Amino acid sequence: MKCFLVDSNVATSPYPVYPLGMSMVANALIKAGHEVFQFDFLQNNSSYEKLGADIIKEDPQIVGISMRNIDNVNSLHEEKYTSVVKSIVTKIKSVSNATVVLGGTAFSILPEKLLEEIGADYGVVGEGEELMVELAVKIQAGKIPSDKILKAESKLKGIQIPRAYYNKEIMNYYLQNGSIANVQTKRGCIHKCTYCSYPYLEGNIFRQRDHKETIDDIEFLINDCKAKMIFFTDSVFNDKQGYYIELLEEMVKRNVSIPWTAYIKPEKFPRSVMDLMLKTGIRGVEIGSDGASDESLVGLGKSFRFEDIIECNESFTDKGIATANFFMFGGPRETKETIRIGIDNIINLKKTVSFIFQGIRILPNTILHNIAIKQGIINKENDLLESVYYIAPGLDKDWMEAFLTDHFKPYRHCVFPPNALENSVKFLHKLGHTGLMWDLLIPDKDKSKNKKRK
Ligand code: B12
Repeated sequence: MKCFLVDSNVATSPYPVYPLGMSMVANALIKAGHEVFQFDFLQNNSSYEKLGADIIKEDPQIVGISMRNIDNVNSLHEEKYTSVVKSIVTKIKSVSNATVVLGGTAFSILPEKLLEEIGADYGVVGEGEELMVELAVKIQAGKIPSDKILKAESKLKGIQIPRAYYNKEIMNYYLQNGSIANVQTKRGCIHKCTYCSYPYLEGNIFRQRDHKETIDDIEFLINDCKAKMIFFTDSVFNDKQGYYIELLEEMVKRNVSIPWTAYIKPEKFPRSVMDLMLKTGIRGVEIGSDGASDESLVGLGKSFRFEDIIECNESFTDKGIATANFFMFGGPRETKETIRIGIDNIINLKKTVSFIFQGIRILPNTILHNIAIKQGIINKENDLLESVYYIAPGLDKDWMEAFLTDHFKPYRHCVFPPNALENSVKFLHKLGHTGLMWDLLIPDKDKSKNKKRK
């Protein structure tokens, strides 16, 4: 059967992100014997005409649309993305009778509301590999499912997660536009951070892919796509079970090394693990610190404290590995006092760059959602399509913004609001610069260490 997949993501900050979800669904469909055409909206200059023309040319029976972001979760400079998807569906419907299916993280977070709003035929919640194949089979057989929203009863086992079907032309576009090529090594998250939807999206246990296949993906990106750097997209790269260590060991055995980055949960790494990271090419890490004081870390449901963040940060910076820390102010248990403590903590965090958010986008199926209802910040009926940012009771949004702006202004390595550097980064991408980019802001970074490793 002819399947047409569209990635609808038009977000370009911090850089445009290659449509990894679409490429995994594509592979599942191909493996099941279907013919697949992948269309990336951004690569096609966000042109509805080109989309319409390609749909007419390919004449698919089913069109799957990947929706990645609802919005940019930045309360001080918000961008919303769902109306683009609505226009994409309208365009497709105007030229084709194909069944239109929505999927992806944005869709999975708000399925009922988005299906109603966007007007597609079906929507798939969560991982799309099995359900999209099942749907294609049913449609081909003329057995139209009555349920419009499909959700798998069980998740794929790690080894069933397919390789990505990276499309070289699309990847080339992304690499030319400042992107870092992406690889997923496992799915799931075991942590219980109050604000976070990762366990809902990917399940609450870690399911690691076959390491061999993951490394095949990495080799494909290095050899066939000429990727210069890789982002491991896992919710948390350093899982307690140590799957990531096995992966790095396998990479060393296969002699695969490329500059890489990943999301790290604060911990102090043993020397042996740090050595593995260095041997495989680690270039920088994004530390999911989130809370800037011990009190706010408790409120965010974190199992570590600020001294663990300092220790983790140091274990990387001591080796010349760049670090970025992400913080959110205004979460549960935040007060004026914890804000003051948090600002000092962030400013004094050494050799790192910190990105600072104000307020936390409330998402359904999170603990924060229940807290916000209990505290009367939102009512139960609020569908959350329109963003609401959680700010702890007793804190004034404008006071907080002014206070944070004032205190972080003198420090180049404390970026508030988090998009403050967007234009400069876009300019550097235009000049052909790629890679982390945020590492340029790290104060007294020992660049010689990094140079030696190149
Ligand atoms: C890694 C990551 C990043 C990295 C990406 C690095 C890189 N080079 O790839 C970075 C740091 C750059 C990033 C940035 C942002 N991110 Co981000 N990111 C993620 C994360 C952790 C993983 C995404 C990923 O690659 N997953 C792996 C792929 C394989 O999975 P997938 O896309 O979900 O696809 C599966 C299913 O969704 C489904 N599916 C996908 N498409 C389709 C299509 C069809 C038809 C079907 C049936 C199914 C289907 O099947 C796929 C395979 O199972 C997710 C959270 C998460 N755990 O999912 C957030 C997440 C996607 N990000 C999010 C956001 C908001 C952003 C930013 C806007 C934030 C910001 N202010 O910087 C930017 C936007 C960047 C951009 N240009 O789009 C949100 C989006 C939802 C929302 N709140 O709007 C998420 C869900 C986090 C969250 N809970 O808030 N991000």
